[in-house]
Amino acid sequence: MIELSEIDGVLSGATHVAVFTHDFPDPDALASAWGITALVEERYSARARIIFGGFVERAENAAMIRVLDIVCTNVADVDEGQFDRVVLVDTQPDTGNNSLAKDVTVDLVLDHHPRVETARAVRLWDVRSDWGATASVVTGHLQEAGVNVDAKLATALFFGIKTDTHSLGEGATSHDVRWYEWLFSRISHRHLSQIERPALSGEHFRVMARALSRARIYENVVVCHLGEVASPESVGEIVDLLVRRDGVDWAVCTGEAMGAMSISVRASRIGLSARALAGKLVEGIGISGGHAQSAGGRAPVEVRQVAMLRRMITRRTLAALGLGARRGERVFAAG
Ligand SMILES: [Mn+2]
Repeated sequence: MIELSEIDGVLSGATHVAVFTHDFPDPDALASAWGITALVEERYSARARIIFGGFVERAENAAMIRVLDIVCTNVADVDEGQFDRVVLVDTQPDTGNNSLAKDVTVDLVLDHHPRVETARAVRLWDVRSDWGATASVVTGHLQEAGVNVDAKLATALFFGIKTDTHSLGEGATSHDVRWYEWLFSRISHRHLSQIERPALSGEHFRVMARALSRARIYENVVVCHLGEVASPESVGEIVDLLVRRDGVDWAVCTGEAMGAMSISVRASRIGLSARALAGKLVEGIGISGGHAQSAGGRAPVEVRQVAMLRRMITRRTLAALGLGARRGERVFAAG
């Protein structure tokens, strides 16, 4: 396990630190990045910025930024030359899911996804692929460094661990439990409640209605092609709902945004591998990554190819899960 002194080795002497998350960051990524900015500012007296590509639109995640006052910068608005250190959280270089420039040397990677071999120079890896959340790794470093974890930062880290482990129910290790409990007494319950139950836009319900009309169930598998979406986050949000249909073990959802098809995969229980299925779905056409129960991918697509790609994703899903070609039914009985 990486010690704080090793982090000192790569970050001390820094003046401006770029903290990159994956594009369209989730609560674990945002919380981890925010924790690292606190460490950088307090321990190294340097400035730090949270940077990512894409945006944050999912209601809970947008509420997290708003309620906790997390300051983030879009990668399009930064000059990477102004930073003398680069940290990646909840993502790794050259995976295709972050907007870090190709030729940048990375000083530190903090992550809990399986380690990806890369040719790029990384000075220090702290990748614990068995842990449930990057926020747990970051909380450990903050505690060891004696950094002041105030109620807002504690709430962010707690929410990061909570969402990535489904309230410690899935994929959590004893380390995640330990830091979740450590944070619990420090959080603002009022803020957490505001984050977990935000107002939902009309667009949110429109996408939901479309998902319910388009989703098809094949034995124990649900497949839903959402079509054009404002944000790839909608795809993840819908698949989280569909996998909860009773009798369902797998859910696959696609949607197009910004010239690419986003594909989200969920497995309902331990022992299945959403990551492996996502890899098969985008083989030869795109990138994928994720965890055992939650994974995703992205494939560039032109408008005239979308219908063909959707059919291919359905076909590949059924083939990979041993179902063969068949017709699907609606996820609910029409009344
Ligand atoms: Mn994570």
